[in-house]
Amino acid sequence: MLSKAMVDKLNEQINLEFFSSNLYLQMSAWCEDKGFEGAALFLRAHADEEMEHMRRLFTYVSEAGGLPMLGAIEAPEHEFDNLAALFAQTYEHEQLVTRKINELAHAAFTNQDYSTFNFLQWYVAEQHEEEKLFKSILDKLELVGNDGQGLYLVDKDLAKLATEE
Ligand code: OFO
Repeated sequence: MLSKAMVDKLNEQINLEFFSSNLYLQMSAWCEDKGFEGAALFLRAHADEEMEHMRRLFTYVSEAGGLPMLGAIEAPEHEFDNLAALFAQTYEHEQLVTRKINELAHAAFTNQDYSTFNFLQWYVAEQHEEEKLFKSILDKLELVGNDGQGLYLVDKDLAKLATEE
């Protein structure tokens, strides 16, 4: 049985995953608007992944006897300076999510809630992948800078990544 404190923390994470999904979906609209179709596809696919992260937590809380509770979700930003700035923000956001997952895992462990600690290991591994993925995209974008042809190619790559997600 989950403790009340753990349920509260897991519910916070449910909301953060919702926010991640909304952030990436909103970012996809900016990309679409600027003609970065590959980036738009990638971010849309990633928004769906974030909903899966949310659902997995929701199911766990529910199955472990807690009450999943959705709270108010802050509106994400919708204006970005350029594609690199947008992806710099995704990378920063993933780092924040990693910190939050680590805090959760720490809380579960110190409270001897080994079931939740075990459940969270999937997220620990996932965050490693997420950071790696967003960092690699950001690196490419920083490399091409404002070069139109370079941006075109990175955008094409992102379209390919979207289908692999
Ligand atoms: Fe992008 O990993 Fe969930 O939030």
